[in-house]
Amino acid sequence: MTATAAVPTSDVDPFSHEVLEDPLPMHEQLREAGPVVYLSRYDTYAFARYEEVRAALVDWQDFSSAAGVGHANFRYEEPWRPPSLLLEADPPRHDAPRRVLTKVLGPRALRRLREDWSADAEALVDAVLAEGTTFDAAPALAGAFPLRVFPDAVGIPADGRENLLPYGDHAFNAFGPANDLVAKGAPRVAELSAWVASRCAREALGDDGFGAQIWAAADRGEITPAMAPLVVRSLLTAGVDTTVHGISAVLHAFATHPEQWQRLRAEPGLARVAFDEAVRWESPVQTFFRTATGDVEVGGVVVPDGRKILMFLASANRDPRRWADPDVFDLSRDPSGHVGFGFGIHQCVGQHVARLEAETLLTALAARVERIEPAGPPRRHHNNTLRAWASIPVRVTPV
Ligand code: OVM
Repeated sequence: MTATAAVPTSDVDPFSHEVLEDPLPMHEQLREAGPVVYLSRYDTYAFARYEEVRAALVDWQDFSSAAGVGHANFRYEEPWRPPSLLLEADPPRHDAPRRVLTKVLGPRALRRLREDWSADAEALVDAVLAEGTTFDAAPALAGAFPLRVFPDAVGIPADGRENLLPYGDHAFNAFGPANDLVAKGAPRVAELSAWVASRCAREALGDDGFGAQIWAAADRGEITPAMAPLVVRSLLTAGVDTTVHGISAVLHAFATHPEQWQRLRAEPGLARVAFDEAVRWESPVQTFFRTATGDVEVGGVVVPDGRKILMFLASANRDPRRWADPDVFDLSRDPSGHVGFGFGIHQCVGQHVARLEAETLLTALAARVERIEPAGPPRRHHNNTLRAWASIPVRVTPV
C-alpha cells in the first residue's frame, strides 16, 4: 500500500505568534484534515485527534522519547542541555528515576503538605484582598502561589528563585523549533542553567524536602549519585511554569464562567475536578513530540523510521469525537481521561503536587470571594509549548 501518498498536508506553523495567540482554529483544521497530517514546514507528522494522541502516548515502543520530546531530533542534533532522565528517556533507563519521583511526589508523601499549603493559600488570598478587589490574577495569585510553596517543598533556598520562571519558560520554548522565542531566551541560558545546576547539589538542598528525598534514594542505591542532580533538575524545570499557567487557566475559566464559580462556592469539594477540567480545557502543556522507532502505521499512513511526530494534547482534549461540547468549561463533566498531563509511562509525575496547589488555592479563594469577573482584557504570554498568560485582570467581590 502506498499509504503515504494519501497523507493530508498542511503548511501551518503551530509555533507562529498568530497560532500561539489562538491555537483553536488550527487544532480544528488539523483534526478535520485526518488522523495524521504532514506538517510540510517542519517535516513532521501531526496527531491532533484524541484517539491517535492517546494511543501514541501509551505506545512508548513505537513512539520514543529518547530522541527528545521537542522538535530537535537527538539522533542528529545536540540537545541544549543534558537530556532529562525521565522525560527524554525510554525504558529501561527511564524507569529507576521515575520510580523514585513517583514515591517522592506521591499522594502519601503529600499528605503532610496539605495543612501548610492551605494556610499559605489563605494567607496569600487575604494579603491580595487587603490590597484591593481589582488585581491581576496572573502574577498576584497564579504566579505567586506556586513560587511560595513549591521551592520550599523541594528544599531550595530563597535566593535566586526569580530564576525559576525564566528557566522554565526557556525550557518549554526549547521544545519548539529554533524560532524567535528560543532566541529571546538564549542570552540567559548559560547563567540560568548554572544557577539551576547549583541548586540541585546535595549541599544546596534543605534536609527534608523533595530534593533531599531524591538524594536519599541515591544513598539507598535506587538511582546512582550521578543521576540525583538531574532528577532534582526535572522538578525545577517541570514544576513551576506548568502549575503557574495551570492555575492561571482555572482562574481565567472561573472569571469567564460565573455560574461555575457559584457551583464551586456551593460545593468546594469540586476544586479538584475544576482544576482537571481547566487542564483539559486549556491544556497548559499544549504539545510534545515523539520519534518513530521504525516505520509505524497510523490511520493508513506510514510514519517513517526516525521521524518526529507532534502530538497536540490541547487538540485531543477538545476533540468532539471524544468530548461532548468540548469547548465548554463545565464542572459537571468527568474530565478524567484528558491528556493534559499526558498518558502512559511518562504521565506527569507531579500531577498530585499540581492538584494540591490548585485545590488549596481555589478552596481559600472560594471561601473568601463571592464573585470573580474580568476587569479588563486578559493577555497571553506566548511560549512554544505552554498555553500561558501574561495578565488576567479581575475584580472580586469579597464575601
Ligand atoms: C524534565 C521536564 C522538563 C520539562 C517538562 C517536563 C512536562 C519534564 O526536565 O524532566 O514535563
